[in-house]
Amino acid sequence: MITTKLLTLVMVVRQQKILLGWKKRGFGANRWNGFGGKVQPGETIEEGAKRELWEESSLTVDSLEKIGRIKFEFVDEAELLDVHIFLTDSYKGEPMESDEMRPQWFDLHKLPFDEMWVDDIYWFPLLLQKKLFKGYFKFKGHSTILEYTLKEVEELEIGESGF
Ligand code: 8OG
Repeated sequence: MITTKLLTLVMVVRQQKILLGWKKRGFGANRWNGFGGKVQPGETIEEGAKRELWEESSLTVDSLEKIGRIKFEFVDEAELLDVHIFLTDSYKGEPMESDEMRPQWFDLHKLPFDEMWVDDIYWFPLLLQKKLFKGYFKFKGHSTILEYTLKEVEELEIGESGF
């Protein structure tokens, strides 16, 4: 049976820079990424996104902007990932290293795509232009994209299960 795991991903962008964290362990280790993780039972997707941002970077935010949603399928794996992506420019605190992530600011024009998930180079341009988007990527292993779709949309329904 196919199950779907709900995940969040928060991109902090301010003054032409983006805060990424070097993932030190677990899924997606040894890559730069935004901050996020699994939504826990009893919390909304946005609450989960804020909690993960806090746990992994020590930053707090009042509000997050929904910007994208991507479904990931991995060949031979029965779990789909449903990743809800948010943007913010209004955080409080200073980024601090956590057990999971080492934060670092990157110039928006010099993103380390060769040390990020390979799909990111497709959708980052939309994110950085603040265009809402939906995507689907089918992976073999963690570094090969077999097929994908990506489209700009008018709105993102956060609770929506279909695509
Ligand atoms: O809790 P955990 O760290 O395992 O959550 C995985 C995080 O990685 C979560 O924030 C969602 C994010 N993520 C994927 N796949 C991809 C991807 O292809 N690109 C990027 N940028 N992030 C991803 O699960």
